[in-house]
Amino acid sequence: MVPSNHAPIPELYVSPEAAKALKNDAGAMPSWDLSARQICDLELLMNGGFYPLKGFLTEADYNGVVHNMRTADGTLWPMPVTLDVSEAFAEKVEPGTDIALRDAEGVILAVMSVTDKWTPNKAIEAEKVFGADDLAHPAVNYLHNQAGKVYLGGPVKGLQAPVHYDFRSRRDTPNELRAYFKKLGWQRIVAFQTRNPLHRAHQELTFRAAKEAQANLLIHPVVGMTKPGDVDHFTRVRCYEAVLDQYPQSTTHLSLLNLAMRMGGPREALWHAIIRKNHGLTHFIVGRDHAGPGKNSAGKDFYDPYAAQVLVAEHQKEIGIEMVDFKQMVYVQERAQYFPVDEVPEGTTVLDISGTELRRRLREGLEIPEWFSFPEVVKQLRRTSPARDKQGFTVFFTGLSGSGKSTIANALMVKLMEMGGRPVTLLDGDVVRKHLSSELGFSKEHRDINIKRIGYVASEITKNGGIAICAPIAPYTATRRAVREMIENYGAFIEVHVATSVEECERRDRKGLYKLAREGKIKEFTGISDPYEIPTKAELVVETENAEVDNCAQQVILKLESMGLIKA
Ligand code: PPS
Repeated sequence: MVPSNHAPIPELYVSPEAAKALKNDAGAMPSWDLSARQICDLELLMNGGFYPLKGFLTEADYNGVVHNMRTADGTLWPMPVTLDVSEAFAEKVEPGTDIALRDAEGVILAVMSVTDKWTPNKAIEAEKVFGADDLAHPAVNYLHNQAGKVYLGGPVKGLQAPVHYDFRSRRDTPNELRAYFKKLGWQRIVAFQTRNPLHRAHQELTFRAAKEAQANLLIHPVVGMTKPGDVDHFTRVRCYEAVLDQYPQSTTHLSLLNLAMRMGGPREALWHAIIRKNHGLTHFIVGRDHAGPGKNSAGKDFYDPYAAQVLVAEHQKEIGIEMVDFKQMVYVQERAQYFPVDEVPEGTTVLDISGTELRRRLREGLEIPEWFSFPEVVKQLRRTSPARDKQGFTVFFTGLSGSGKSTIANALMVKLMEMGGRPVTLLDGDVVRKHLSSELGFSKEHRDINIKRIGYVASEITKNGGIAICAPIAPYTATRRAVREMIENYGAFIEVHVATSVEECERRDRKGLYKLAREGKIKEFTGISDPYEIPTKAELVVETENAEVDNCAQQVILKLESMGLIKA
């Protein structure tokens, strides 16, 4: 049973003395450096946000959660909270081993007593938990391409909470929130979960929800991990703070939740409801397409937009939280007012601006009407989303050795420098291998490291408003995709496939390497004795066989112009 909303909820932290002793012992334990997502999960495990879990899921609990949304003892728990590790680390650990869990700086946050170690079937996990084993789903992509191959399970002893340097006064543990509600005498409190800036439609929805539930309002945005491409949490929190003035101070509170979302739609909504119950909430708003991941690889929605409401409705009694469900809110012009889409008065004009349209307007520096958002929110968004022709971006050439990547990339660099405005950096394959990756060879592992280094540098350049031009071979689709994701957090990623055939590259053989590869003197040579996975989603494909370099570079310039990234 979850304690009532004014009583404390159990945490997994040990006493300061026990923490000191454990920290001493931890020096001799195998040490796992937690990923960003695992740090979020651990924080909520330790502070009671994931009550009644006592640690990362064991194999039996995991199987129950994946197949029936319940741990082995029958507790409702819809989302796997697992400690995925590399095979190399797993080899060092057996059930019975205690391991130290550390943050990115090496600080010990917790000790886990490993009881279970197993290799999960990730395809089944994807199918059951997220509804499809489709890499277009961010959590499925994470599962296959980022998460380690082996899972460890077992109870956790908390030593200290992860440190946050930003917005400290806005972050509350479940017990801090419970104590706050108790102090103010708030009995009924409705939570609004969000990963987006708040606009007028959200304000209207939250007002209505609070009224309907006769409750106080907790704006409870996620600041841990959200959908790749979302507005960063720094900007969002500044937006929330700006909107807070619009709410009655005596009935509304803003608190940040360090959750790592999975974008799991209905199951995630249920999980959110459980987490809110643990934070002392009595009511929870579920709107349209709650925690929706967008379209699948066939261009269709992963989940029905109201499936989350159906699933939460089924389980709200068991969780002990009441759902306040809402249809999408739209603006009715004649009334100058927001209405749920199914209550729009007949014969009136409905106005709406989708997320995509909003991003377009921000990108192109177009007007965002007052009926849609608050001027202060728009100002904050414009500060971090300058018009597209002022943002950083990366042009990523990929193709066989000798395909012409470097030559086209050089021509492009010079053309962009001639235009001026933003700094341009060329990360050419050969040059990178001389400076950044001089110790690497051409195995799959080394090529992946090489490309990820290039991606990291390009993402930093993009983040800081520059233009990065990369020209490696980059033969693997998954690695190119990982780089794309890294960069798209900050700006546009334009993949250009220089599609010169291997026959033509070999005929040209400008460096004489194909000859050596044929003679077996160079091993693992791309296109000859090593694979090249042809891009299927490149923004641009350039053929070099009957075209001048100048013309190829011009095709890229035209593409950049059509995307609004440069102005002629
Ligand atoms: S990768 O796969 O993206 O890491 O390769 P990259 O760093 O772009 O390779 C840069 C240049 O290395 C030369 N070279 C080889 N290429 C492919 N396979 C093997 N085994 C190999 N050995 C050396 C090759 O000239 C690449 O140059 P480019 O610029 O592509 O012509």
